[in-house]
Amino acid sequence: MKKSALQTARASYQPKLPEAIKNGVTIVEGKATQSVADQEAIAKLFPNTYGMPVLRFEAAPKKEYPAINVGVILSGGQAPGGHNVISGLFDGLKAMNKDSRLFGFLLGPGGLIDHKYMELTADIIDDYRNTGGFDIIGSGRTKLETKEQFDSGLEIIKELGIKAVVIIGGDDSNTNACVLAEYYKQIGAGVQVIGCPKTIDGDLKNEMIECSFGFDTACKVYSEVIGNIQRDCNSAKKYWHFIKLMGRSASHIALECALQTQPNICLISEEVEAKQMTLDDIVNNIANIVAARAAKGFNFGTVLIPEGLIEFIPAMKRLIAELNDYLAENGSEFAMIKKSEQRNYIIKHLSPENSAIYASLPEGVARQLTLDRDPHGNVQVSLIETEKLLGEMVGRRLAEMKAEGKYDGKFATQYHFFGYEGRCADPSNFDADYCYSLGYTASLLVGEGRTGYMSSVRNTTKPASEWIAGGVPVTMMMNMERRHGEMKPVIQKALVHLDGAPFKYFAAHRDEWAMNTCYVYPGPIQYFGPTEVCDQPTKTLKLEQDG
Ligand code: FBP
Repeated sequence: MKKSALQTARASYQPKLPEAIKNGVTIVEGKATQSVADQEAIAKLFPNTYGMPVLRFEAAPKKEYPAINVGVILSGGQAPGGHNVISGLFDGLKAMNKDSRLFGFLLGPGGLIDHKYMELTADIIDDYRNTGGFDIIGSGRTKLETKEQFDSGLEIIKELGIKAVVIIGGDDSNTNACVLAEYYKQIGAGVQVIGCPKTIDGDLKNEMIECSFGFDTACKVYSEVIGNIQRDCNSAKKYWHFIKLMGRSASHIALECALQTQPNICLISEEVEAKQMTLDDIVNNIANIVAARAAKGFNFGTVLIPEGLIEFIPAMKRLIAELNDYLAENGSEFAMIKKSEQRNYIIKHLSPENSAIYASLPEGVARQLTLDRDPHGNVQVSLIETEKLLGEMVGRRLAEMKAEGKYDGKFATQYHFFGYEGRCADPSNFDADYCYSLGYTASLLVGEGRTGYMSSVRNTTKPASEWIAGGVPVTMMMNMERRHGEMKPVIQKALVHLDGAPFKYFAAHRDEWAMNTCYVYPGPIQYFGPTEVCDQPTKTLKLEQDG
């Protein structure tokens, strides 16, 4: 691999660890836990892994651990820092016993099922320390959910003498990790399963998981380019930029980028849902701000749009829910219909209310809602061009306002989508340290014989030496949700809380940001330099933890 100058310099960065886990550890167990909701149903589905205590590691004299073999899987979308989770896991295992070995399953959970793997040796790990991407072993979205898959995985696990599997993934992948942990425990396979919280979306968080890794770096990358666009916009003063930001469901990324860059408008899907807003309400709000800025002579601005917006507009949400159920039952019949007929077929088969909404959607958006779902059944919102849909609708509304004498300005648009370019950036110092600590903590959970736990590192707005490392039972984060037309146990997604400090801060400032030009230009992530430039966590985390 030909390395860039930054990659070479960055390879020697030694990620920081919590003081408590640097040498020997002992486990402090908390009280028995409960799932966040649907306790009876979840307890019944996870008789062997439900109710376990929260764990915290404390420093203790070093002890002996036997040599073990461990498998690791990267699951789902890329997030900066995955390589550091693996290097932390590797270093932790070697620190416990230098003869322990780490195997990486290739291209996601599919590698375990299909027996595709490679041994991760020190040379390989060294090449990937502090780098972005998941290319060390690749990732994939195969859903690990059937008994046949679990049994097939067990064959290779036995063949390689693996004692534990660490699954690095988002809410769905960690849910499946827990189902796997439960199954292996139930059949007495003697294989532990540990999860690590990954996703740039930032929606895998709760009391015990302060943030998912990758959110910090991805938001910093997007904020850098949003800042650059704002400076361009404020220089030429002739465009409205509609910028869609990744984050399948929750609007954490859009909100964090707004806190970092102070755009003129930022939509928050959770607020749209709470206020029962229609697409027209959203369009009117944007058009009114465009008109008010034009009246001040500002025919330019920025609008941040979370990619999941469409699913949060109540009428659209009802439509998508009916489509999900309908396609789950009639998917094979639907697949036989000619492409050109599919739209009419759907219009005929939906309830009158949803059918009318579906029929009113532009062709591309309508097609996306019925076609490609990811293996977890999610609509692939990244592929829906919401930014163009909104920009065009705002343009039409402004034309009407002009005719009514309510608007006198110029409206020229530019469209952007920032998503994939942020998922594989070299991890920020925060993500480099956080991920390494998560991986190291996972190795300790393995060493201590635990299963059905997620690696947890807290107190993250403080210096890394004060971080608290431990494990949280995955069942504690679960509730029952409707998926593919059936009720399933899943980790509860953390959406933006409208009464939380990050949203409140945004809401208190957005009117000023809309009417005046208050842009902030964060610039690129810095890896070397003063702490206040290089080591800051996200504004979301700071507002949530420190108020
Ligand atoms: P994960 O939840 O697996 O981390 O993926 C999140 C994400 O990056 C979303 O923000 C986005 O909607 C989706 O992945 C895109 O998926 P794909 O990479 O399959 O196009």
